[in-house]
Amino acid sequence: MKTLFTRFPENPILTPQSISASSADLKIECLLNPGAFRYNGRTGLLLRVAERPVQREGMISFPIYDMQTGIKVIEIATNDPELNLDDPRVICYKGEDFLTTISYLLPVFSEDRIHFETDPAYGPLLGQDKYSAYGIEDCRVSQINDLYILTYTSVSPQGVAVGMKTTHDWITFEESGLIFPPHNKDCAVFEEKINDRYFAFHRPSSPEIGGNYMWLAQSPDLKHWGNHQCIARTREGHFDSARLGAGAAPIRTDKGWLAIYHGATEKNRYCLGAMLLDLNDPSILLARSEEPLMEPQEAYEMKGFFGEVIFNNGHLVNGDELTIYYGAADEVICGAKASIREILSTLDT
Ligand code: MAN
Repeated sequence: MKTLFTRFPENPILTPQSISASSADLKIECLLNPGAFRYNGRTGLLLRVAERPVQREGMISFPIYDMQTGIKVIEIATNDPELNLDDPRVICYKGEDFLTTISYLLPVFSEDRIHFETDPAYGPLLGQDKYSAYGIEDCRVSQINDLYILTYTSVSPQGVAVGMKTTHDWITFEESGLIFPPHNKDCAVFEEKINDRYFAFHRPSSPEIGGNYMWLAQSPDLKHWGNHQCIARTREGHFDSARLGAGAAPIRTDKGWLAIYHGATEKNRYCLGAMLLDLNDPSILLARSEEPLMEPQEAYEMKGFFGEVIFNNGHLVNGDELTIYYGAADEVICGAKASIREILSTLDT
């Protein structure tokens, strides 16, 4: 299949070495899955920064957020028989799951859409409540007029849920708490109302009957979400056979809402696909990629903290040009461009 996306020649555009850790005791292990936005004439990325303590020989240590004491480090001997480290992202100890790193969100800005830097005026966003003790991750940034709507994954012993905050200026934030309870992630709010209702994609997981499917919800006020509809399920033998979830807000086109999404297999290979949804009723799926639009192939996508992953939750649209920013191999940040018209031409309607 023809390559639809042209990767930035500068890839990766940001690596864990590009920025400083939040404290001297911690090390940035990965930069992942940024939201993207425009603010005051600049391009912004809201990076997910994943940190952990510098590791000591024979031990594994990981940070969690404690409401009373702040960041607290837990350390376990790697030869402890009750420890399972099969997945580099997860520490399973005495039957309980923790994360190897703790994530927070950090805005970075660029004049040219390629070179990004932190700006001291805009600080990091930390998970600081009981529902984000293991961090906040993979934030989508949607913009309606001058309101930015941030929807992200909140991880804690209570589960994996969707948190929301809004801002006008990237300095003061209004907290909405959790808008979808566990297990749920991959939430992106549409950037305009349809028939006077807000819409959002979300991805609940049903462990018994059902699976990891993409859903659509509606809201009168961005806070109360209901009228849930399942819009797309996993497909056996396809790139999205095990799970799928929305990227950023869908793009309005004259053929329908174009949603870029990620699909993963049982082997955790993450690719991008597209869906087209009815403009007036986005619960109607008009078309969906049979083949991935983009799959891991470059060295920085194949190998890293967690290899064979392309994960996109931030993009910018300029006429026909779509620029996506994505996390590669759960370790570095990359960019790629595609023509929206060409993506639409791959979708059979
Ligand atoms: C999950 C999330 C993402 C991550 C992928 C691949 O979907 O935790 O943040 O990029 O897995 O590890």
